[in-house]
Amino acid sequence: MKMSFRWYGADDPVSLAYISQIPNMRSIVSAVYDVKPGGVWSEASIAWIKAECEKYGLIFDVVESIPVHEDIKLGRGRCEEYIENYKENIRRVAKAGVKCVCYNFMPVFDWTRTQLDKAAPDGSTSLVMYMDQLRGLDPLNDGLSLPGWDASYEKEEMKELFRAYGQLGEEGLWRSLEHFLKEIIPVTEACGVRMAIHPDDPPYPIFGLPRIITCEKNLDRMLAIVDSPANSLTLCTGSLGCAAFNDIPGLVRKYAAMDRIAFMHMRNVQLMEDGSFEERGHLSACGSLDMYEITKALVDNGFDGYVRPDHGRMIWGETGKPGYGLYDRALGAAYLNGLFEAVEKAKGAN
Ligand SMILES: [Mn+2]
Repeated sequence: MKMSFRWYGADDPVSLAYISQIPNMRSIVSAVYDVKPGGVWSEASIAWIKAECEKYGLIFDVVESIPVHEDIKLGRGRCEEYIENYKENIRRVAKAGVKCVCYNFMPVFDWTRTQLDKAAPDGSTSLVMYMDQLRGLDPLNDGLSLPGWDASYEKEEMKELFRAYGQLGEEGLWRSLEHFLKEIIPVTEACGVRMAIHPDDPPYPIFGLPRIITCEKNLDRMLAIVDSPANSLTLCTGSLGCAAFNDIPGLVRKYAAMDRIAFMHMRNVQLMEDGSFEERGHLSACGSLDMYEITKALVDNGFDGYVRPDHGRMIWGETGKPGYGLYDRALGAAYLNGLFEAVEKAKGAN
């Protein structure tokens, strides 16, 4: 596996100098942040990320994310132009050495949580989603904003998007994804880049908006659209794992054996009976997921893709981007390094 860490560029309070001090850290996961979805990234911006990483002995070879414009997901408006721009972005990042591009196909909202700084008894804080807080929320109401939502939408624009997705429905969203992949994957194959779709977070519809990258049946359907290693998954344990119907070690075993996992996001969540969930420390004992079994499923099936410690808690007084502080993600990386070493050595001894 190739250990990696997400870095938000020049504005990230976590420096590459610090990231490079984490044992076994190899790759940087980043993106160009000053271009709107649908636009073309400048080669200078891509080259800057690569050069910064190299100063610290790190490799910029994973992009997270190239955002997919709503017109592509809705199959309308400037869809074809944005798809051509997307292809150009793939060619440009590939030229700079990128091997894997993470993206998602969630309508309107990216990840959704109801609180970003829920305090645990030990004083650490983390992202949580509580169903009783979520119920009764109407995203079209004045002034309502939840973490992870794009605040740039005007109220009328948001209403129009909701109407459009309501008409499109799940099958319409599948058609858009199929069109996107059939256009993009031949380009990424030619460039030596693996596309890695991130599951919907959480993996079920919210506010009546369709969500399709949610469960084993739908992951199978997505991978079958273009049957190629270039059309692969970002298997995010915490996103798929906040629905009880997903057996995470089982999914990892299956898709690693098929060589369709390009990128692993590894973190733990505590699932509650009513479907609520809390992000926790990475250790198996901290949440509902068995991180040892997940690691074993990867090693047993010859996984050689990218791994990053996903969201961490805020600990030791650190302030910064919720889920993306240095300390707990560094602890996560150290823990994951340990799991991989132990599982790999045990396997070698057999
Ligand atoms: Mn993730």
